[in-house]
Amino acid sequence: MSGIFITFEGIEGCGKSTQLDMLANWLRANGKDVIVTREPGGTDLGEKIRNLLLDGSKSDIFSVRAEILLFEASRAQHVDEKILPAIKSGKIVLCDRFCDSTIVYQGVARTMDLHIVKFLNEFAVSECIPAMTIFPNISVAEGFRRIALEDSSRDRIEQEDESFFEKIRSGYLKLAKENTRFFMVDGSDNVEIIHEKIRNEFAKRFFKN
Ligand code: Z5A
Repeated sequence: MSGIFITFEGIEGCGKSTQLDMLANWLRANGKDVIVTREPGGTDLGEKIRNLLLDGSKSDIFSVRAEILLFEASRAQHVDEKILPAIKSGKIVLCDRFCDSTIVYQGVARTMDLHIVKFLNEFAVSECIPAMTIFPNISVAEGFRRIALEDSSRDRIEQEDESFFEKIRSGYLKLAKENTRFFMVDGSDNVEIIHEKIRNEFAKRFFKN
């Protein structure tokens, strides 16, 4: 039996991690075997790469090429070690960020050639393509407002300015328009309402009988 691979994408603060946990709880309550993971990270090696990539004190050490190769290295390890084996053994894998993050952050916002970004994504993911991508859409101002309410310091990428995140949001809106695997939901709604919409869409796409 083959499992299901679901990704969550969006600008920071959009609520994707909250919704990922809620979907995981609902699926587990319905007897499903679920793995929750994230990018960058998800494996020992990936978490080491994550620490390097997001370290807020290292804001000027990465070239754009070095940055994208580190995201892709984390992804290749993640796919080989964790995601593909889980899918092959019939599990549902919920992943916080995946390839689309690289398209919008490194491709659209950092303006790296999109052909190269797509080629590197394909190389890293092999046959591991998400069956559905859940995208809570909020304004950049709302994302900033939510992050400001949190106590934690801002990581290296979160230190970018508002225009950077406007590019990210436009990039996601374009991807959502072009790819039927995307499910865009209004992320400014109440968390329970968003969860219900995601649950219903998930059931419609995967629990047909
Ligand atoms: N990155 C990249 O550049 N290239 C790549 O290929 C990959 C990643 C894979 C990872 O950051 C960074 O790496 C990310 C992109 C880059 N940088 N940025 N920006 P991360 O994993 O540390 O964090 P994040 O993914 O950006 O998001 P986040 O901070 O974890 O936020 P979130 O997942 O979108 O939202 P949340 O944690 O569920 O909620 C945020 C807050 O809002 C929290 O206080 C909630 O209680 C609140 N919330 C959630 N939903 C609601 C609603 N509906 N109403 C009101 N408040 C809400």
